[in-house]
Amino acid sequence: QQSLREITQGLDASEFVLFYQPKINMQTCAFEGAEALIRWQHPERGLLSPAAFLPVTEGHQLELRLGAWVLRQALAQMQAWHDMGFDCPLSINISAQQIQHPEFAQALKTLLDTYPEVPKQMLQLEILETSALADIESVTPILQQCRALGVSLALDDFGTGYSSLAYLKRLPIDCLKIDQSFVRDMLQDSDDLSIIQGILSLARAFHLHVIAEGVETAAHGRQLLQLGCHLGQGYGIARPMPADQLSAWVHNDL
Ligand code: G
Ligand code: G
Ligand code: MN
Ligand code: NA
Repeated sequence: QQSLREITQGLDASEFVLFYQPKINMQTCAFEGAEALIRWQHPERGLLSPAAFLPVTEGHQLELRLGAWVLRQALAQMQAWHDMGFDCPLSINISAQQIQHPEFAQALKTLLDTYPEVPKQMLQLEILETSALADIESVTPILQQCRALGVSLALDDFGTGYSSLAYLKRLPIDCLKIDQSFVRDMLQDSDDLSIIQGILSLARAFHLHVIAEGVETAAHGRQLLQLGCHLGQGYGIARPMPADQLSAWVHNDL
């Protein structure tokens, strides 16, 4: 793991990049959007995954700095794609400290105003179920402010945070992302299959979209479709890839 100082230097040296992982409708194979995932192109250690640096930043100012960089970079990329005639729905992971920050929605608004041509409804914020629940009284109004700006909200790693139904009813969200641990084992583990069925029923009851992450094989895709889950993301569909490869993937592969 890298130190706070090394990460700061990497950020100052513009060594961070966003990769993009496609989301598709598994029934029609239509491209539905992508998730931005941060990577560190380290000059000596190669391409580093978030596990090598995100946990180090947790609770520090640097977590907010990196988060702000991700948002700015993602919007700049959406603008670049827009200029190419490719309006790409994009979701971005927002950390607990970011979403709990009282100024978050205002900062987001300022950034969105910088990119007036980017359709706001194409931006989705992925909030960890656990970080929304940790401080629900203060996070709910922030989520409402974000939604009022026109962006959509997804609860990430859903199923791992024990949302009570009462909380789920109050949270102003659009989409549940089924945690990949349930998807990975759903073909062998009937408990995980039941959890997925439960999440799909919840989504129907609350009129929420739902997407399965960690779709690694065609068999996972088929099972999910059979259960009524149409949206999927995972290595079996495509791995996270650089921005230029995503537009090529969307235009060639489908
Ligand atoms: O990309 P990868 O699967 O290695 O991501 C590992 C973890 O890091 C996941 O939990 C993912 O949500 C998180 N992550 C990836 N990119 C970002 C980011 O830009 N911001 C935040 N807060 N988390 C991210
Ligand atoms: O927590 P979040 O959903 O944001 O994490 C996404 C992470 O999951 C990224 O690190 C991404 O690289 C990884 N990922 C995406 N698809 C798959 C998959 O099919 N299998 C596994 N094991 N990881 C995946
Ligand atoms: Mn995510
Ligand atoms: Na997730």
